[in-house]
Amino acid sequence: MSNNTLTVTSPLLPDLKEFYSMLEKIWESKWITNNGCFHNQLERALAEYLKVPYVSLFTNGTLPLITALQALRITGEVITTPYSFVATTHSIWWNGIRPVFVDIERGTGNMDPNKIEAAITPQTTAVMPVHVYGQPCKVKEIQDIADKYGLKVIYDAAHAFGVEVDGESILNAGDMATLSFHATKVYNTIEGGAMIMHDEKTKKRIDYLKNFGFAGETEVVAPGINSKMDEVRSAYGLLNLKQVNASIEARHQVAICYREALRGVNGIDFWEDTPGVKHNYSYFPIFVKAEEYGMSRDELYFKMKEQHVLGRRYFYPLISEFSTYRGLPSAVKENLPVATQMANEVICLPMHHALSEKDVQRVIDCIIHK
Ligand code: T4K
Repeated sequence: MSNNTLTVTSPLLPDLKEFYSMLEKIWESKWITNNGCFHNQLERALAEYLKVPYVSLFTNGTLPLITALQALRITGEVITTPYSFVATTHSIWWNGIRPVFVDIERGTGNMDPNKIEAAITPQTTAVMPVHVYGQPCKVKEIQDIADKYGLKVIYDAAHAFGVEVDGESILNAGDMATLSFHATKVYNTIEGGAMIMHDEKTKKRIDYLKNFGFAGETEVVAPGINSKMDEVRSAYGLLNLKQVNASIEARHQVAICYREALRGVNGIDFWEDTPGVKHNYSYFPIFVKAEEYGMSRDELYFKMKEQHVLGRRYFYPLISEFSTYRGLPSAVKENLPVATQMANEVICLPMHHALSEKDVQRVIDCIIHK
């Protein structure tokens, strides 16, 4: 990679000196994982920051999805979106459940609530929507359908760290929500993730499940997994939490610059902020309308690449197009016209806290000067 390469993201890193001093404490205590002091401190700090009642930390954002399905004893079929990272559908598959894809809405990239009812069968037990790019799903409409048919709702909120609607965390929607703290996310613990739940009883059960099902030294209450966050990454997470607001604000400024520059460009669509929503600016997707723009999405993508501007085509191909899933009846293109179109038009532009004005201008120039 050349020195002047602009990548789609860059991790928020804690101050090294502060991190060393946290590491010294861990070394002194010799307690390096299994509900350590920094782990517990981070769970409390995140619950407060995110305005949610309970947080359970995990080693990544995939295992809380798998564990949520286990905890709620989901079986049969789960309705989900094809417009996401593969981990969403993989978590369903790993539980021996059949994923059923429904189409998305043009305005948010999220599961279209109007498409859910037609996909429900006697085997359906849950819905797994994604707040893609941190755009809030239509949670009330989804909950109304779930209540009507007695379905559970698990939100893959991997992108939705800190997102609020009218002052309330979007993470409180549904039966459970999960987060990813991967290096590429707005808030990272290198690898990491979390589950959000509403009550203490569920939190306790999840804490058992992420520790092999142990409920004490000699008792195993369920066939759990090992997905505990260690002390080193918890300490790192505590430090990153102190600077995440500044990082989100820096991303906001990048979004403002992109929008100002691209508003007049024919054939380049993007989303504005939604009134009442506190966004986290985790991604900046643009949608290339080839005919109006005069160049296809892939032509622009590779032209940017030649100039060392590495956007990403998140989420192309659709999950439903991967060999594992394309044989499913719900995976056919005719069932997913909006998702298919968006996946063929999207480029996520470089978006992170460390982009300079010059960097942002380089991205804009790539798009404006064809
Ligand atoms: N649900 C959803 C909706 C998700 O998007 C994800 C993950 C999950 C669930 C599962 O959560 P985790 O189990 O991963 O916690 C990335 C991430 O690996 C993945 O976490 C993320 N979604 C997905 C959307 O993107 P890649 O393959 O695109 O990452 P990679 O390695 O190409 O990195 C992208 C760019 O980031 C690089 O060009 C440069 C920069 N980067 C990356 C890393 C890893 C750095 O500057 N430093 C780094 O250390 O998948």
